[in-house]
Amino acid sequence: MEKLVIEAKSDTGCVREHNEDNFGYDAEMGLAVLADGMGGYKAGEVASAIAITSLVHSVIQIKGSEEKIELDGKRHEESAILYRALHHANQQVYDSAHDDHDCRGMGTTVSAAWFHDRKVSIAHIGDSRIYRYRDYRLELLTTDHTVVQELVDHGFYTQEEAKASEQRNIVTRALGIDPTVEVDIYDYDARPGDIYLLCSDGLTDMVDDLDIANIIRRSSTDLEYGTGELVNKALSNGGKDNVTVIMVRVDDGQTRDKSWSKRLNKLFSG
Ligand SMILES: [Mn+2]
Repeated sequence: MEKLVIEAKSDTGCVREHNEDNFGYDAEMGLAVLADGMGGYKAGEVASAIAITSLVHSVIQIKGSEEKIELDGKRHEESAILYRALHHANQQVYDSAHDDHDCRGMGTTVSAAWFHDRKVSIAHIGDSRIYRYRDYRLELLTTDHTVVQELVDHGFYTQEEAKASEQRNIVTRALGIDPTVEVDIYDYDARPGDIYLLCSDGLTDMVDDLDIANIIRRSSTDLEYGTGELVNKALSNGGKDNVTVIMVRVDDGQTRDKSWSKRLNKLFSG
C-alpha cells in the first residue's frame, strides 16, 4: 500500500484584504481538497469554508456507512462518493447564501483528489487546478471552467491570448450558485514517485507552468520547501490574488525522509 506525504500553504497575497481560499487534507484518508471562494465582503471565505467542511464530512460519513454508492458502473466507488459529496456541498453553500443576506450570490471553486489503491479520483468545479508531475513532466489533469477556456476550446483564442485576457478569471461554473451543479469527475492511476499539485488561480495567474515544474523538480523530496517556494514565487511576481497550494507525493511505502539539512537539524536539536 502506498503512503502519501502532503503539505499545504496559503497566503492572502499582496493586494487582497481577505484570504477567500480554503483547503483541507488528511494523509491517512488520502484526501486533499482546495476551494477558492467568491462573493461580496467576507462571503467568499464563508463559501469556501462551508464547501471544504461539508465535503470532508460527507466523504467520511458516506465511506463509514454500509451504503454502496454507484455512479455509472465504470467508476470507482471513491469517485461516486466524491460526486455525491460535492452535490451535497453545493446544496449547503446554496442554502447558506439564501439564509444570510450578506452571503447572497456567494460561490466557490472546488478541486478534490482522493487517493486509494494506486488510483486517484478527482472531482472539480471552477478554475482551481490539479496537476500531476511524473517523469519530470507537469501535466494539467483538470479543465478550467472559464469563459476564456471555452473560447480556447472552440478555437477562438490561443492559450497565450487566454493568459493575457482580462476575462480569464470569469468562471462558467461554481459550487453554490445554483441548486444543482455539473461536476467533472476523473479517475487516474497514481504511481509511487508522482507528485500532485492542487492550486488556486492565484498561483497559475502569477507563475507559469515551466516555473511550477522547476520548483516541483527541486523540491520533490521536501514538499514543505516546495509549497513555500511556489507561494513565494506567486508573491514575488505580484501576488495579485490569494494563493493556495497543496502538494501530494505518492511514496512506495518505505518512509522517505525530508531533505538532509532537516534530518540533520533534527539530530542536532535533540
Ligand atoms: Mn482566486
